[in-house]
Amino acid sequence: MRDLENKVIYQIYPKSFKDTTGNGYGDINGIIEKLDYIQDLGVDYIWLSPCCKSPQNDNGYDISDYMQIDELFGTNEDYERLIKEAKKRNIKIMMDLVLNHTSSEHIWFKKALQKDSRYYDYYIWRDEPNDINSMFGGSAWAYSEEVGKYYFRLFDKTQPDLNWENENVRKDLYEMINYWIGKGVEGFRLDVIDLIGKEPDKMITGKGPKFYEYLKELNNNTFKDKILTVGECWCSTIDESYKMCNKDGLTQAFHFTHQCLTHTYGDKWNQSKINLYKLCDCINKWENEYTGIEAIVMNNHDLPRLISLWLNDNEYRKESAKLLITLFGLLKGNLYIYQGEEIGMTNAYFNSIDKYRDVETLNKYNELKEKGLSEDSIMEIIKLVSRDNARIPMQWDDTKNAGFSDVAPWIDVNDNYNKINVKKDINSEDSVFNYYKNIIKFRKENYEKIEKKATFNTDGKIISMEKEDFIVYANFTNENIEIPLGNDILFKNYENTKNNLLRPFETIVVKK
Ligand code: TEU
Repeated sequence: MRDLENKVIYQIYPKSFKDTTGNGYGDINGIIEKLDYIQDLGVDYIWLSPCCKSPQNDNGYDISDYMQIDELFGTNEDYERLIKEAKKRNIKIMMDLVLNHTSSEHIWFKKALQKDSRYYDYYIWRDEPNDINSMFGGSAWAYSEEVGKYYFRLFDKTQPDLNWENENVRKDLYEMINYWIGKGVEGFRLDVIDLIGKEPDKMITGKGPKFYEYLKELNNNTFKDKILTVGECWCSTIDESYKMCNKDGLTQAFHFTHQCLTHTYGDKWNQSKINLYKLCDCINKWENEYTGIEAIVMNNHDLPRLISLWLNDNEYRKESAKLLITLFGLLKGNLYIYQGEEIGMTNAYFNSIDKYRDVETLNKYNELKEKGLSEDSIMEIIKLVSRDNARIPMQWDDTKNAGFSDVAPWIDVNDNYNKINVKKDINSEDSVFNYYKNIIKFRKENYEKIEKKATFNTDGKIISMEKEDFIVYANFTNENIEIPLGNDILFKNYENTKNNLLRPFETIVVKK
C-alpha cells in the first residue's frame, strides 16, 4: 500500500470545469484541453466527479447508466482519450463510484416497478415507512404508486438506495467496476461508502453489521489492493473510517473530522468559528497516531470554500489560501486539491435562492421557509454553507463567463472572476498557484521530512507544527502577533518576513 502514499489528487467537478461545446456545461474535452495546466501543478491523479449517464437531479450522483458517459460531458471514447492523454503526462484517472444508490431513471429501478421483476429486490421496499430521515431533508422513504410500497432513499427521492444484501446487486456492481479498470481507470473515490451496509428495519444507516464484509468482498473482486481507493465516510468517526483502510478494504478515507469542527451540535447549517485547540488535536491524531495513509482534504464539491469559512477571502485572500496549503500540504498522507483552490477561489455568496441549483440547498431553503424564518436569515445561512459555493464555474480568465463557456453557464460565475482567475494569478508575483506548486514540489522531494512525527501547539490564534527539520507557524487571525521565530525561511506567504512578528493570516515555515 505504501506505493500509494505521498500522492497528490486534483478533484475536478466536470460540470463546472471547462465548456468546449458551447452548451454552458463543462465537458471531458474541456478537461483534456487543460491537462497541461493540471500537470504543471504536479499532481499524480485527477479525481472526476461522476460523468456517467444521469438526469442530473444531484449533478451526476444520480446515475442512470454506469457503463455510459452522459452526452452532456461527451462520449465513452472521450473518457478513454482523457485516460490516455492523462497517462502521457503521468497522471492517473480516479473515477467517482456511486454504489449506494442509483437514479430512479436507471433500468434496474424501472424494471423493479414491474410485477415479479428480478430487479425488485435490487432496492429496499416496505409497506410502511419508519422514522429514518433523508440526508436531504424529509423522510428517507418515498412512495411508489406503481408498486404500492415505499422505497428507501437516503438522498433525493430520485436516488433509490441499492439493496447490498442482494448478491446480484453486488455482482453487477463489481462487473461494472472491472469494466472501467479494464479501460485504464487507476483510482476510485467511493461515494458515501459507509452507508452500503444499512439495515433500515433496525434503524441502521452507517456501517451496518455486514459493512466490513461487503467492503472486503468489493475489494477482493475489483481493486485487490493495487488501486488507490478513497471512501467518503460522513457517517463514521475518524477511528471507524481508519478501520476501513487495510489490505481488505480501502487505501484511505475522508472522515471530515476537521470540517465538522465548525458544525454547531453537528449541524453544518449552524456554523461556528474554527477552534484551533480542536484542530490541533485532530491533525495531531492523523500525524502521530494513525499508521495508515491519511487523506488530507480541505475542499471538495460538497463544501463551502475553506478560506471563506475559516479565514479571510477578501483583503487577506491569497495569504489565507497559502496558509491552508502550508499547514495541510506539509502533513503526511495523500493531498487532495479541489479545482480552484490552487488560485484562491472563494465562496460565491449568492444572495438570491434563484441562483442556486443544488438539491440539498433548495430543500434546506424550503425547510427553513416552512419553519417561518425570514428570507434574509435563510439566505445568510445558505450563502455561507451551500454546496453551490464550490460548484460555480472555474475562473480561467477575465473574459465573458470567466473563460469557462461562450454562453451563460448552468450556474452563475462568481462576480469576482475579474480579480480571481487562472490567467491573472499565474502571472502575478504573489501567485497562489505557484505557491501550491512549490509546496507540492517540496512534498515530492522531502517526504521523508514530512512523514516524521509532529508536535502541535496553539494559543487559540496561532498554530505551530514542529517536525524534526522545520516548524510551521500559522496566524489564523487578523491581528499582528509577536512570537519568537527563526530566520531560515523555507516558505512564507508575505513578500518579506518581520522579525518575531506574525501579521494577519501570515504563515512561515522555518528550517531548524
Ligand atoms: O455526499 C454525501 C453527503 O452527505 C454530502 O453531500 C452532504 O451534503 C453533507 O452534508 C456534506 O455537506 C455524497 C456526494 O459527495 C454528494 O455530492 C452527493 O449529493 C451525495 O453523496 C449523494 O450521492
